[in-house]
Amino acid sequence: MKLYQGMGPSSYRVRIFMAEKGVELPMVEIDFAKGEHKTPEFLKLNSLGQIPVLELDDGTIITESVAICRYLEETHPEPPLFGADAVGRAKVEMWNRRAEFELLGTIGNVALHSDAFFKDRLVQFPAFAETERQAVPKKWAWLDRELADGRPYLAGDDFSVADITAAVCGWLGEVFGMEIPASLENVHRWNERVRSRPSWNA
Ligand SMILES: N[C@@H](CCC(=O)N[C@@H](CS)C(=O)NCC(=O)O)C(=O)O
Repeated sequence: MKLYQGMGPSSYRVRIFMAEKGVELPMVEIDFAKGEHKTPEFLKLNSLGQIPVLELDDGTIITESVAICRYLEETHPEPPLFGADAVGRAKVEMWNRRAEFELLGTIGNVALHSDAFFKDRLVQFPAFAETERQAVPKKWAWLDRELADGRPYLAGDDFSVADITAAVCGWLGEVFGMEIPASLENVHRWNERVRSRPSWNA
């Protein structure tokens, strides 16, 4: 089994998830600068030319960071990072989707529509990037209001994949000059809690 990965939020999500589980895998580093994600050989692994990609020993290919995390959850159930019971699993799903749609989607659009790296991938609309950039602090403010109830993690008392998704969004925002507003104390407390876990350095 090996993980093709490299720079970027999707690979980081899987690596943090693995660190939380104590899972170690052989890694193949994919270098965007060299275009290694768009070679004919790599496109056979992932037709979208994206990382991460998990290749199982029998040759099965799993793409999509959440799908890879779900596979690792099944094969390494402890500690549960997708929830431990019916309500827990629903809450983690809810918050992981909210983190993806509200945070990753918005911050990702800024990157996609403003960074030269993506210029051949889509038609870029700089004005759209700008409106999305202006929306980002409002997304964090929404999360701050949610966390005002004092829960330690997005889905409740337990750390989950949803925290990984949202915290990686904080990192991505920083890369593109969109720090979490200093006034949002609840989000900052949560962010520090996540970043102080050893898995963050993965
Ligand atoms: N939904 C996918 C997104 C994968 C993705 O966009 N990966 C980025 C790096 S974070 C990538 O490979 N980008 C290169 C490209 O799209 O050309 C996932 O969660 O795995």
